[in-house]
Amino acid sequence: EFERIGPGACILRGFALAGEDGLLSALASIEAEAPFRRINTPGGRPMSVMLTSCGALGWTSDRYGYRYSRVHPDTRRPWPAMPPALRQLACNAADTAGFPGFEPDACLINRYLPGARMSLHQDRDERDLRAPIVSVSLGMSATFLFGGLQRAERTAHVPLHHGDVAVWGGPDRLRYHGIMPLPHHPHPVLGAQRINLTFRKAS
Ligand code: MD5
Ligand code: FE
Repeated sequence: EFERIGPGACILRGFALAGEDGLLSALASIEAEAPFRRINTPGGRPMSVMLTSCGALGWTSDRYGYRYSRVHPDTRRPWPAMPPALRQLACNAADTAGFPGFEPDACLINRYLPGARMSLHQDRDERDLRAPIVSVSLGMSATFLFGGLQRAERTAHVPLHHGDVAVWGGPDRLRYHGIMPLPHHPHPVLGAQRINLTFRKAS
C-alpha cells in the first residue's frame, strides 16, 4: 500500500512485515555489538531517545555538535556492518518510492520507550541531500509530525505502525519533522518500545 504524503515523501504500509524475522535477528546482533546509548545534545541535555548505528558511518553527538563518525564513541571500534537484509529492504523501499540506486552507508537506529519523543528538526548532517532517507518503524505505534521547510509551519500528524516504511526525498528531504511522546501501548512482539531505523547516505 503506497501512501503519498508529499511530492517526494511516501509511506509504504507494512512493507517491512514480510522480512520481519530477519529484521529482528539482524537488530539483535547489532544491539549486542553496539548497545543503545543515550546521548546528550550539543547543549548538554540528554535525548529521551536511545540510539545506536550500523554501517560505515554512525550518527553521534558531542559537545561540539552532531556528526557522523566511523567509530563508536565509547569503544572507538567501527560500527557493526549493515546486514545485507537491511540494506536490501532500504533499497527496495527507495526503488518503490521512485529513488532508484540508493546507496546507504549509515543506518541510525532509535529506540523510544514510553514517553520518549523527538522534537521538530531537520536532517541535514548528510553530505548529499539529493539522496532520500528511508525509515523503518517497528514495535509500538507513534505519531509522526510532518512539517514544512520552516520550523513554524503547521505539522501534519501521521500514524506510523510496526512494519511501516517511509521514504523522504527530493523536495521533502529537508522538511521539519518529529515524533510525539510515545504512549504506553506495548506491542505484541517488541513490548513497550518503538524502534526506528533510518537509512542514509551520509558521505
Ligand atoms: C523516527 N527519526 O521515527 C524518525 C524517522 C531521526 C528521525 O527523525 O532523525 O532519527 S526519520 C523521519 C524523516 C527523515 C528525513 C526527512 C523527513 C522525515 N521528513 O521530511 O519528514 O525516529
Ligand atoms: Fe530526523
